[in-house]
Amino acid sequence: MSNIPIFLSSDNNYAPFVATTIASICDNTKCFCEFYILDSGIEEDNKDKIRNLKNIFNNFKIEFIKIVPEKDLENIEYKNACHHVSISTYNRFLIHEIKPELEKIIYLDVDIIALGDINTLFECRLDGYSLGAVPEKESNQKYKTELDLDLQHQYFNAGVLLINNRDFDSKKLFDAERAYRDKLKWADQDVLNIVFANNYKILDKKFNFMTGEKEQENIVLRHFNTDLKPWHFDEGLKTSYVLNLQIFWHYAKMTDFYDEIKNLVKYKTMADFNKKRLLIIMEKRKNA
Ligand SMILES: [Mn+2]
Repeated sequence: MSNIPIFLSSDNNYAPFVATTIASICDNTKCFCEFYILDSGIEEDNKDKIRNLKNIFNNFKIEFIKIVPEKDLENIEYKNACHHVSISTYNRFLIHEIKPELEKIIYLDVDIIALGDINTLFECRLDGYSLGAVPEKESNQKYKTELDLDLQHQYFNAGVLLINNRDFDSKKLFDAERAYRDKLKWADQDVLNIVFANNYKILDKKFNFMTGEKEQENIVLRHFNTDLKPWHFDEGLKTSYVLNLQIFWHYAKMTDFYDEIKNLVKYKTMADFNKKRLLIIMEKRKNA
């Protein structure tokens, strides 16, 4: 059994979720995981809190790789269009430059919790493709034209990527970002779709199970991909809007960030949430 290299990307605000993601992965695999954290400013005491997961799990190691966006990502112009996307998501364009010796790697967003063995993803064959990813449920055909994407291309979600690192050329990615900068709606996810259009292996949706999908049994990675994040909902709540809330809180509780994460809760009751939803719907109608 080989080690599994897993890249995560985070600034200081997302440090608690780096910990929840790592805890859930280690708890569900017998493999040894090498975590490489593309670090845009995680504070030392938060790094220690993440490392403290060593007290619970012995099947992982962590390397923090400092990224200075103003320097390492100097060409990226951050657009506010994607309100819950942080510039640190672009860190992943540097993976090949940072670790050229790694051949096959996994990249994960940190709004992801493992429910199954990550090794089942790592063992997927790429069959000559540069990338493995899961298509999004709805893809906007008109938008694909704006990005010069072939209409046959199935727009994929970039929260879970199985990467053939030899093909993950940083320059190609930065060049595409520059060429399409004014048209991007979903930041680096659009760039990845442009660069790897019609050149990716479609993976089963159990490897990137997104919000809004019908509940299923064999989920390996649960991606809380919308702006309804599990940490916004009290751990006691049950809602069909955000499935698998309890499992997120189960892992949050294992980390040294538990109290901090509890402070992020916006909805203590479903009535709080429904009130908020109504406001959003009314706002949308007004703007329509
Ligand atoms: Mn995400």
